[in-house]
Amino acid sequence: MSTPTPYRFYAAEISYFSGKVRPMFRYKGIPFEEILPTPQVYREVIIPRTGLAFIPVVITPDDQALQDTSAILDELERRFPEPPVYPPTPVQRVVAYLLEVYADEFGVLPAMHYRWSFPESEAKARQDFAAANGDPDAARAFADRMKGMLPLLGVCDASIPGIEAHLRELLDILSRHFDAHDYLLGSRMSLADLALLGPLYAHLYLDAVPGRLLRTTAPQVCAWIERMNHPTPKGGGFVADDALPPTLRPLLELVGRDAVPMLLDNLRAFDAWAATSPADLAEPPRGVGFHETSLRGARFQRYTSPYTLWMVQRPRDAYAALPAPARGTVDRALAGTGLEALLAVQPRHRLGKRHFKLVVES
Ligand SMILES: N[C@@H](CCC(=O)N[C@@H](CS)C(=O)NCC(=O)O)C(=O)O
Repeated sequence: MSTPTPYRFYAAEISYFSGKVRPMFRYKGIPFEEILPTPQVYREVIIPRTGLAFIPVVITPDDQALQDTSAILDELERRFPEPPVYPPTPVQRVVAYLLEVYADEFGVLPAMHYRWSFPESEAKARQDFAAANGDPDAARAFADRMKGMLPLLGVCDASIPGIEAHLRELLDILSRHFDAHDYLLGSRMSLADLALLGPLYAHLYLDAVPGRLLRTTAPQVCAWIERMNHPTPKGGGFVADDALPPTLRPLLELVGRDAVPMLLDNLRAFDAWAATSPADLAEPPRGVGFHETSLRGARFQRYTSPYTLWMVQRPRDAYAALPAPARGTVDRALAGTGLEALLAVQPRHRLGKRHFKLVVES
């Protein structure tokens, strides 16, 4: 019997977004090989195939390049539908997409803060980068660039107390939840677990200072991280009858309180930028200026990311695709969490992707 051609997964252990995709291959039993992103790999594969210098990238056995973890997971779910990790029922499905937005867009604040604001974490991360990259000079330049992102992301003196309080609360909420459930939506991993694993594993579990915090204060979260990375093939299911576990409600409220206002500020700032009809509106760059936002009463600036709109479109699309009675059920499940605001907002533009780049579709 011939061995199937594996999917090639260009990724690194300490990469946030690689951590989001890896369990998908393992859980679904998809044959894959993981390839380190050395400078040669960037030069010969990642940049020529995607035009970007992001990881992870997947090259399929039929030689298609997939870039962006949301697009990668969508395509793997389409090609390997069983067992599903995208919940088929309305409430759980929309919640999974909403938590994906939270993990991808807000999770970077604690993840980057705990990696780069503490000398012990920074030293270890720089050593880990050099080990994964194999080229100390290239690794140093990459680390410098990543550390330089902190002020753009809004990690600064004003926001740090809120970021740290948010993480402590998140760990408490997840610890209570994982006392009762193996995964966020029951006993099967979902898109929401995958997305949350990015910050929690690749940064907060592997980095020195938060790694200690997790191991000493949140052993149940550590056990979930290990479970995610070593999934039992095909085990378990989502909670019956499209219910949300009661222990998930505090997580939805935490996201609604801390992350949603920041996401909405970004969407408003993107609309305001677009209204000035800039020359690069058709293909917006990665950042389009700065806006003011707040976390737990502290006000600070962040860069305005068009990509945030693309991410927020995902739960909105999942919600809009539902028949009216199912939308009503979702509304009732989310009422009072603060998350409903992300479904209610009416962005002026819609973003799509062409050749891996964001484009304004309308
Ligand atoms: N939205 C992208 C983000 C990918 C991403 O930011 N990857 C990081 C590593 S975890 C990276 O390559 N960053 C390079 C950079 O920011 O220039 C995805 O979901 O794939």
